[in-house]
Amino acid sequence: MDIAVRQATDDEVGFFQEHGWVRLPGLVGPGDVAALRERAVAHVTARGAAGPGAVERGTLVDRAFGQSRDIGESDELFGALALAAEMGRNAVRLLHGVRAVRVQVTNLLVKEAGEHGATEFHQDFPWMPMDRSAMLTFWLALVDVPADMGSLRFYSGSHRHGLLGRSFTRVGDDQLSQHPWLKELELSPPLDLRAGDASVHHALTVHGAPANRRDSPRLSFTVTYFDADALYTGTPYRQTDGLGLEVNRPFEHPRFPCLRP
Ligand SMILES: O=C(O)CCC(=O)C(=O)O
Repeated sequence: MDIAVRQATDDEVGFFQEHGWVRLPGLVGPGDVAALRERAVAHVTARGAAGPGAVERGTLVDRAFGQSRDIGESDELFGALALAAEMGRNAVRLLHGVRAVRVQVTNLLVKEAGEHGATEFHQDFPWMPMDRSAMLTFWLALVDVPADMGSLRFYSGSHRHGLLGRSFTRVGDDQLSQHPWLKELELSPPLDLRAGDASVHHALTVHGAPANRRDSPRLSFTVTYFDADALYTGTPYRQTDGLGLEVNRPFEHPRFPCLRP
């Protein structure tokens, strides 16, 4: 099962390195993205509605979007995309200076209209048990995602400011509340994405998304890659706890498949 993925251009790679994010139009072609969308809709339908009040009762992340973590392990088509050689090559080129990458996680994200709120501005890396921050996420639109459906926004260049702390631990800990100076950085323009377009962000880039103001769900697939040479720090993290990883050793485990260009 193959998914065709296009190569990022040198300009796109340069833009990512400067800004910490980039838009990749048509990363996946219309036929493949239609097949992925069909899987996503079937998965979301089978999972069923969360029920009245469930979103409000959930964690701060649950209030922003629904997740099906590790969808690539249970669905071969999403798995094939995460493991596509061109995805690995793109991740290696975008991250710059890494020899190979491992998949950290795949995820199917749903932001329901009128149900989920905005995704507060945050960095991804502060939770991670890796000893280095070379990590990025491809966020692939599975449906057309006009800006007011909740495509991501990024603070350009924020990836150069190091670790800014965790968000989603309590109300009011979004990055702008913690670091008002971030407003001095340029905010990326609202992105109107077509199905098959992706945005990519570095794990240190501050990003968020508005609520979905349309009348259908925002459906997207994400895959996060990190430097294959990163060492496990032992920081408690639900995904890695109990896997038997050794502190100060690479993530050599089937949960973190390695892609070498
Ligand atoms: O889709 C969203 O609203 C947020 C996703 C996100 O923060 C991420 O993929 O890192």
